[in-house]
Amino acid sequence: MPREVVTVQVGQCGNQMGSKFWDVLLQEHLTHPEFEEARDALFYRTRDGGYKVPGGDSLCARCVAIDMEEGVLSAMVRGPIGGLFDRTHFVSDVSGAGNNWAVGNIEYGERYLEVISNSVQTMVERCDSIQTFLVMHSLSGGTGSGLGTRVVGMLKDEFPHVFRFCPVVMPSETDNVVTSPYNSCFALKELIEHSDCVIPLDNDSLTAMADRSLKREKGSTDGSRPQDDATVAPTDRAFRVAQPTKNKNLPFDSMNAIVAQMLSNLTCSMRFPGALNMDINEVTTNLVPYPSLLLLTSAIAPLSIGKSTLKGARHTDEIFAECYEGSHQLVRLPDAGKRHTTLACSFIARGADWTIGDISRNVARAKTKLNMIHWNQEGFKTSLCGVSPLGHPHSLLVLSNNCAIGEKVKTMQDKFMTLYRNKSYVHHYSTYIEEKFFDDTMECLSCVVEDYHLLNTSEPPTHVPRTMRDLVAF
Ligand SMILES: Nc1nc2c(ncn2[C@@H]2O[C@H](COP(=O)(O)OP(=O)(O)OP(=O)(O)O)[C@@H](O)[C@H]2O)c(=O)[nH]1
Ligand SMILES: [Mg+2]
Repeated sequence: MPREVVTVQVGQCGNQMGSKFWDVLLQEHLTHPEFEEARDALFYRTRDGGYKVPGGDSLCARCVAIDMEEGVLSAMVRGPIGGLFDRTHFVSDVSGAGNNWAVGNIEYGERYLEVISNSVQTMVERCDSIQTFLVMHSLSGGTGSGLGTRVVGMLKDEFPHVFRFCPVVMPSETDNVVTSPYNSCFALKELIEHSDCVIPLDNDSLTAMADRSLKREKGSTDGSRPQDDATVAPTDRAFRVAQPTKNKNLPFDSMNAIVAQMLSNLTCSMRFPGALNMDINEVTTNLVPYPSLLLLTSAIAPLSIGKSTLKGARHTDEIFAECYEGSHQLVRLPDAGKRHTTLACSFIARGADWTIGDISRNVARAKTKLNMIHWNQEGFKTSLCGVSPLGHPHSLLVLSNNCAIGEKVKTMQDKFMTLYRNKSYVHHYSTYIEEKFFDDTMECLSCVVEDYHLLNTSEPPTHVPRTMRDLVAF
């Protein structure tokens, strides 16, 4: 029986990342029609519309899409995989939350939470054994950060047995949202309190990765412009790296393709057979040792989804080594593995000819490379899926609970305090929230920063308790 995953995509960023994720998954399942049952973990069959696949089935994505502006949702259904999305699971308004967390959380939350809850309920009823909600959004804007985190709270109340796993885009150096320090800190507080696991993504890292891929892609072709997505054959589309989105100056399409690759690897073990299976819920159990320390860094290799990397298999050890390099990490934390303590780590490998020996050898190597916390020296969770990703013979996703993420949270806090000390922009929020909420938010994030800092510097005890009596004395 499949253990289903439902995506809940909120705001522009959430829906654009979600669309790319569904595109990659669809191509993977079209490439492997032999795993028909595995497909059911993400898609359901419909007689009413849907995306027609060879063999006669019509598929819909297990997706609830929410945006308080219409544009992105309309573009999704007009796009080449538009048939996958069932509009009855769309919730939208016209004007957006105007980059204000409180408008998204309070105003739209009050107005739309019941409709969203009903939509999720219908989607859950289509599942046999739902396991995970993948809630995707950015932390900087108003809708994704505000309404998105309100939805996470609702999911916790109404579907407490289903894991809430949140890949979210953190504010970046290149951010164009001035109020993002408030939005992102409020949103992060809510995620810490209501989600099971957060995968922070960093647009600075994603931009650098996409730029490298675009350059490599350019170098490997005749230099002509890549075609628009709608005109590219499905299988080519998933391999291709797109042009930068012109009006935003960021190559969102390519950046989202990298995120989609990461999420495809995260879910591959639930969809395809392999020597070492791992469900998403096992990630949370193994990598989150304390409820509020739930921020997992991610790294993938091979990185490029451009055609230039399609040729030739590379050695397993090389792929593992690449994941320790900053240039492969989806959140920028220089030298995190060496300079900071790792609380737990997961290797999610894919490839038809990788062996358990390849994994064991690299786990042994990781023990010498990473600075594992003294109470979790063996804190490695591994999985091996036998079905290769699109366009590569192998790939690896590394998820890590590394104390360096505390520094990232500290930077967000500092930016919040720079505005808040001068009470700048506070009036946009005070119609909806009391000033105490600002203080509570800082207190919650301070605890997380402090806990990561303490663990980062914690030393093994000199006295090792051996008996219960010893332990009490200790
Ligand atoms: N990686 C990535 N980042 C995006 C994308 N779209 C927007 N962003 C980032 O998301 C942040 C802005 O959030 P949006 O998702 O546009 O905002 P929203 O949730 O729609 O909220 P409002 O528009 O304020 O109602 C900025 O940091 C953007 O750089 C995308 O497709 N991919
Ligand atoms: Mg928007």
